[in-house]
Amino acid sequence: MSKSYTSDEITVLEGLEPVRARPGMYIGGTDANGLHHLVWEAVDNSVDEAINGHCKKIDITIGKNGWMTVLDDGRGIPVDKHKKHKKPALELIMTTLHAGAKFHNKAYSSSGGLHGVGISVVNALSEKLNVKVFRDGHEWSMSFSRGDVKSKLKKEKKSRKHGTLVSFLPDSKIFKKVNFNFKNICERSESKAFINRGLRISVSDERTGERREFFFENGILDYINKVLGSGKGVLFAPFYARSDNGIHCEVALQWTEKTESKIESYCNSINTVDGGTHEAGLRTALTKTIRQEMERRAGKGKITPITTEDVKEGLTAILSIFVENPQFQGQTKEKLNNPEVSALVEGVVRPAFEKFLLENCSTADLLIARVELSAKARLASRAAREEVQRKGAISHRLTLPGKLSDCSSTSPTDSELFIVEGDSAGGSSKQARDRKTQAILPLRGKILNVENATGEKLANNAELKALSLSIGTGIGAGFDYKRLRYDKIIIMTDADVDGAHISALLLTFFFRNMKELVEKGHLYLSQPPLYKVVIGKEVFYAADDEEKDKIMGKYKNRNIEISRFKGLGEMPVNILKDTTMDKAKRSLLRVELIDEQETEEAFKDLMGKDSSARFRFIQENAASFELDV
Ligand code: 0RA
Repeated sequence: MSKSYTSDEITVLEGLEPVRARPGMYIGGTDANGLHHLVWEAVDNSVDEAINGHCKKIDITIGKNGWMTVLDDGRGIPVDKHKKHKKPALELIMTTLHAGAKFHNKAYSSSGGLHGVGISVVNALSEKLNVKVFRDGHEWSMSFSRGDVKSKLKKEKKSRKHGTLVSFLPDSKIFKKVNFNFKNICERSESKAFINRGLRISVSDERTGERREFFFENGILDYINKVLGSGKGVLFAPFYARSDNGIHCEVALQWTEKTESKIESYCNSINTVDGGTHEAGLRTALTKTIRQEMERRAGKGKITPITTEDVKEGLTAILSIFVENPQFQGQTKEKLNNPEVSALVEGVVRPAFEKFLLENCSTADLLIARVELSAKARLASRAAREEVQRKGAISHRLTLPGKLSDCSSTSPTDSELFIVEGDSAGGSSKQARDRKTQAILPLRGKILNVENATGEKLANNAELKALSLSIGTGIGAGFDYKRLRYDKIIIMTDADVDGAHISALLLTFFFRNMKELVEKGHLYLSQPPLYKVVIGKEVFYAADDEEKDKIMGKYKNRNIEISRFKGLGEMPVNILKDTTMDKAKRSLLRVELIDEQETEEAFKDLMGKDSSARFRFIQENAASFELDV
């Protein structure tokens, strides 16, 4: 027998009232799940004895009338009297919630999360609980009810057996239904048996007479064979490694031709559903070893770059470790968080896996081919994805309308599109632009009045088609903001009535078909001058009559020379550049939707049949388009 137990190790004790007051806090709920938690709790105590090397057999019996019995051949719960508390250890263990770290005098325990709350929780939530201990040459018995002692510790007949038998009847005041599930208990017992190689667990159901026994000589290696069946799509005999040095670690794994992977991990025989540091260590070990073997064969730098994802493809792995102070994390406490574990697992798996690959040459061939294939598929699919994107950009450029003079920059963020009126304006603005960032699209004549046009007419209108292709986003329901090719879309029309009308039609078009562009502030109106005012050596530009009159008023008695531009097409290139296009000197009006409802009505009113009204809109509502410099 190993290290002996001293009752002094019991440190923090607390009564069981809180457990009965809030059972959900301890077992997760009072439904079927909570009920089975009592079983797992009782069994885990016995499994802990097995983990520590003192127990080889656990018998679980579902009794009649709601009884459950768990028997193990461990050391038996200690029965000696605690010096300070003057009570038998068994009584303390059964009637107090304990928080002492080494309370069980066990190197490993499955404590963590909802697990390992202690057998006392089972006692607290049982209408009746009877314990028999085989220990110190005798059989001992004690019984409880709802956490309280019903009959004191009694020394029964002599016995040379060792172990613990716990029988309990869950409290029907707490559990809605006391009905144990044979299949559920079998499944859990089977995985416990896999993880604890050599442990025999039987499950009997006295209600039906069913009985099953789980025992796996080869632990998780047997498990992997069971999970994968007999050889279907399996690449080779599984890899298995085990270490009891520094860390208790056991791993079995196998690759299949399938792409899906299944990695199951355990810490202290708790299924770590969300993985954690032990799984990370395994992944790193496998990837590094395979990469190293590839390099050994092909030479450094001459291999397909592989990632853990490539290695994971088709992998079935079971990893089980035991650590003294497991730290579980996450919502359901099913993720292992001990940072030191990662390197420890890697340290166990790497040398063993390296040896495995060196000794099984053809297996290594198969595996490397398998991983390389995944890597190549990954690289190819990435290349294909990029190709599609690039092609998209190219073919998009190919479908750009012929009359668009695009800018050379392909980055939308610094690009601008000027929509100009007629070919002559198109010519001068092309000369005045900054080729790198400014694109010109000349529209011929009056564009279609969208407000009165049918969808079909709209779709077939050459000018609007060119406009929508240049912008890149598509229109209406097919609008895709991500495809926007320019940051600023600038309507640049003559400073006259016709120009104002075209602006209005374009604004309507954008509002109706590319509303998001307006909402996000991409639409602008340029402000070309209508007059040039020369006073002596000074030159002024005025956008309209009002501005012109203002200037003239200031310089009343001087010789003033006024010229009126007929249109953008007639304007000297340098003037067009300085006043309207040059990013540093121009001023733009940003079109903003102030009140959608109002804008909606304004468009309906003014873009309808009455042409005089249309013009008024531009003049009178100019204020509702906010100024932006
Ligand atoms: C405390 C200390 C020792 C064993 C146990 C508890 C124990 C608890 C359960 C519950 C079910 N089966 C169990 N088996 C053992 C260590 C005793 C020693 O050092 O001898």
